[in-house]
Amino acid sequence: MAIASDRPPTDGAAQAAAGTPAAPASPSSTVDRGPLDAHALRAEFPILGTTAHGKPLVYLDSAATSQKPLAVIEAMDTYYREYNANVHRGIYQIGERATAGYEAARASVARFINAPSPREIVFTRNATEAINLVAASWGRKNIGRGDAIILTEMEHHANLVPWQILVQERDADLEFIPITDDGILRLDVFEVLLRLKPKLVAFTHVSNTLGTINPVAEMTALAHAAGALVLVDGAQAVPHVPVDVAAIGADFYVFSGHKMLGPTGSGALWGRRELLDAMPPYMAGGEMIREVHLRRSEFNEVPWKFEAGTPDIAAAIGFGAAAEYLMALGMGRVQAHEHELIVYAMDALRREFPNLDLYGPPADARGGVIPFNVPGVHPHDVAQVLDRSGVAVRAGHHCTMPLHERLDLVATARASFNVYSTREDVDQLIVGLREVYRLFA
Ligand code: C6P
Repeated sequence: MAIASDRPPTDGAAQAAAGTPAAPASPSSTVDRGPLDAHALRAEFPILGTTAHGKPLVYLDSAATSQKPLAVIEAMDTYYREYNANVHRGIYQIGERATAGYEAARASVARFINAPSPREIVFTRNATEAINLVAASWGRKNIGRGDAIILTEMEHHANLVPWQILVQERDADLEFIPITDDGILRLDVFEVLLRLKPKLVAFTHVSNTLGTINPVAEMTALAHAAGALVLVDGAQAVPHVPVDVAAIGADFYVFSGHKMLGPTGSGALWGRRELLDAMPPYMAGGEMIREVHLRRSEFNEVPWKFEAGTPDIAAAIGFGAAAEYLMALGMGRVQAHEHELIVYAMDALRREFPNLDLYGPPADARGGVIPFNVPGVHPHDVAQVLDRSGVAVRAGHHCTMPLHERLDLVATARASFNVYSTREDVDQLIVGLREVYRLFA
């Protein structure tokens, strides 16, 4: 006798529709509402009112993880206080509310990147897990001996190591699109590499270290023309630029919720439906099955086929709230705000510290990230002195060791922005850097 799972989510479309907020807004549809008022927004981020070492906190490490607005914190708080229950299981009121909230979050995340259907959104813990899912599931099924996968020299370790493991296991090959000294991908070399007829091309949309915004639609078209599938790592793009996966045309797009104002433990894989349908499960257990017998099982439909076990329900609900929050702000306005800040910061840093080493492309080709070094001072020392001024920046290799090797750098300090960042934050960075120069230079 078949033992059915207790209420497997089989009617996805209906579930996804349940509780879905109305008025879908495409990410770029609100570009022309005037500039974003970051000063007003800050009141919605409680942590920005706190201090570090007795100084007002200046948070310039948003590329590592963003701060969270009240809308996100309260959505998660409300779930735990009012309808904490498992999803796709309980035939009782709060269980059904939890399921509706979880699936409404999926619909919000789908709308945020203009995915054709919420069924194409698989919730993961983060971008790393989403890439590992594709490498383990699609990769093991489709990559064989001698096949080529093309990456770039600027990838985060999350979009490198899973592919290293796969090609070692399958005796396949990795090739890399090189970069120029200021961190721009060499598309001329990419076109030559495509003659290898790769099975997959995987690249970051925005570099976490240099901020480079890559021409993802153009690269996708080139890869498709050569017969390759495309995975885009959008971890540093979704918080900062309008993302429309339908317009990009890629096959997989991965990102983390915690960098786009959502909670840690939230992330997503978007994949084209027919690809997800054809992929074997990544993890197995409850939730991802339709029927289980002692010696065989039938799997659930996508996306639940890839969501084994009880998911992080609160994180998904917070992730959905973050997507709604950003859509309400308008990603075009977010991008314009951060661009203005990057121009201001790069000009000010160059003016104040003529010998400061700044890396990456010109402001017009970069997202909200500025990597730098004070000549002769280790970036860890720079970060420590800045910390005493209340300024939080990241220092190290930022999980891009090969990129640092390519640029002949041991480490860098990195200031990174988000919607709540202001010119005053940049001014405080400069005050802190003056102290670095006073102490070391
Ligand atoms: N970069 C940074 O400080 P996870 O850890 O799975 O949420 O994100 C991984 C990841 C993947 N791709 C890119 C481009 C990324 O920037 C990151 C995370 C953080 O730069 C933490 S190392």
